[in-house]
Amino acid sequence: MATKKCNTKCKPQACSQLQRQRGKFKPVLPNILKSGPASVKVKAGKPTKSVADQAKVKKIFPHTYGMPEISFVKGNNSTVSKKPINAAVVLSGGQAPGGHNVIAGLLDGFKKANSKNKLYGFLGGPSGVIEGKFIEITPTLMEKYRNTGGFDLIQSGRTKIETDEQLGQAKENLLKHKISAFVVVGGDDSNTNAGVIAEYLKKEGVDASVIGVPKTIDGDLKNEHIETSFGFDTATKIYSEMVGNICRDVNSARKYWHFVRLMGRSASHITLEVALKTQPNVTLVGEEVLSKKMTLAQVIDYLAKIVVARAKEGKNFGVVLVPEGLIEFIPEMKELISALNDLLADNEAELSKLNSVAEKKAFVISKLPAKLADLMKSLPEGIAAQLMLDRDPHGNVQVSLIETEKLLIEMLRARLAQLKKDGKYSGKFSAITHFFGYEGRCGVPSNFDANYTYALGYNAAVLALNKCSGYLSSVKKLVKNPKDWACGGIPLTMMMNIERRKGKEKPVIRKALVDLKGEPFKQLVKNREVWAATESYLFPGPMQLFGPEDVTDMTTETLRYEQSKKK
Ligand code: FBP
Repeated sequence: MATKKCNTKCKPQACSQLQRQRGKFKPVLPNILKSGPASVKVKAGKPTKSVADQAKVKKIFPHTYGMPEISFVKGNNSTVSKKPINAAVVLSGGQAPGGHNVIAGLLDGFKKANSKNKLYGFLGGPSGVIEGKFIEITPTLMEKYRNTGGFDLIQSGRTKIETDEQLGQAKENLLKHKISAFVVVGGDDSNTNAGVIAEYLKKEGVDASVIGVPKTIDGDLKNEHIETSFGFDTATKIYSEMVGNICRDVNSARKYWHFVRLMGRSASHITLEVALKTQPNVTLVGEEVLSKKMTLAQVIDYLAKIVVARAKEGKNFGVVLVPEGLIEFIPEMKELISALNDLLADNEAELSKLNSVAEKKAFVISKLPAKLADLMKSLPEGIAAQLMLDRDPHGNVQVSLIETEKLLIEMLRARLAQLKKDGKYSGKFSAITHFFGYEGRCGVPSNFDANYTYALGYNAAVLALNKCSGYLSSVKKLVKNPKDWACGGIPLTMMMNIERRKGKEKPVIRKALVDLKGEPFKQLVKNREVWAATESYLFPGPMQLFGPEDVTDMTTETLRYEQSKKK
């Protein structure tokens, strides 16, 4: 077959057919942004306050606390086009589909305001800001990255810019290159960091805007102004295809129980969304486990009941979805992890001298209170070792490395063996494990994410050009046609509260966990008994980029249920 001419100006061998076609996709800009930054005016709303711990947050952010919400309205604003500026972007934290389109939206927004505006991309995440490593993102360079997945144009990283020295280096690098607009694309921790930098620059009298963009496949950076974070839509479509395929395999072979752990460091949004799309037999939701204060033994009981009931019908097979953050929601494990967080932070030097896992475990057990030490001792070696792994720079346990599904299977197997002895179970239990996480983070963005990220980037450029600083780019009314999406910004401090990180109290953007009174979770509760007993599986199939709009442009069940009442 003859290779078609590449419209994205890259070498033919460097581009797949799909990439070439996808390069032609033109994201739809919301009408309010369509005529460019010079036709958008800022409308300030009421002053805001943080979601909790107002006095403490205000004290830490005296210059940026309480700023008003911002919405964009049509109007002449040609001042934003007058003087050329230098802007810069950094991608921070885990990858999420659509990152490149955020950069494309930023570039197009800045260039539309003034063709002499320049956009730089800091390399390798926030460490690039500290070290002053960057490239210029020219329109030609951007061309082959439009509508592609991944963050490979400038890469990402999890460094946190927090010490005075790091903040000072970041400031110097912005000043040195006359960067007056700095955009941080990240999740809750990275956007907290954006808030810290905005506050620091204001305190230092630096005339530069810092704008955040809500990114994370986990879907936990949301509130009434941020209806979803970008990447959630695509990642869950990819996982749903894979889980749907497993459901079909299960239903065909009828001999295995598949335990699928899904990404989502803390919140269970991804698992819930995939469950609504595929209707597996069991879906564990971390937030429910916490609210019911379920012990690990009770979680196993719940699983055992379903396995036993299905076995009675001759069904020794099924699909179980496990959110990767489950482990932190089981109260006794939560207590253990929190004690370990402090213990590991306080004894870093001593622990680094110990070489084997056994030595580390013994040391940790000697320091834990008796109840937690017993729990630690009772855990399988692998899980105990995984719980002691280094925390990320923001102080989070790296749950993607903890094989919770294996822990559940091991304990469930023991419970079933006991039930068999007692004559209450006569089935066969063969389990297979999967972890779907990294597979979904760099996928080609769905139409929704391609449009949403482009709008978020363009919108961030408009906020920065209007010298708003310490704001998160907000594009909402997302269940409507993209042309009708509403645009503006919300203060980063508005989403903050105080939490304990690395043994210390820190201001952080509060994660949005699954709302147990929310419609998506209610849908699960309404259906789960039937799904447990039957094979009601749905097979969503691969995400579609071309074809009928009701398939290509559909968004998540979560967004649909959450926003249906607001329509
Ligand atoms: P962000 O919150 O930075 O977007 O990252 C989320 C995530 O993808 C989680 O789902 C996962 O637990 C974690 O990143 C994995 O981190 P890493 O990429 O450092 O292994």
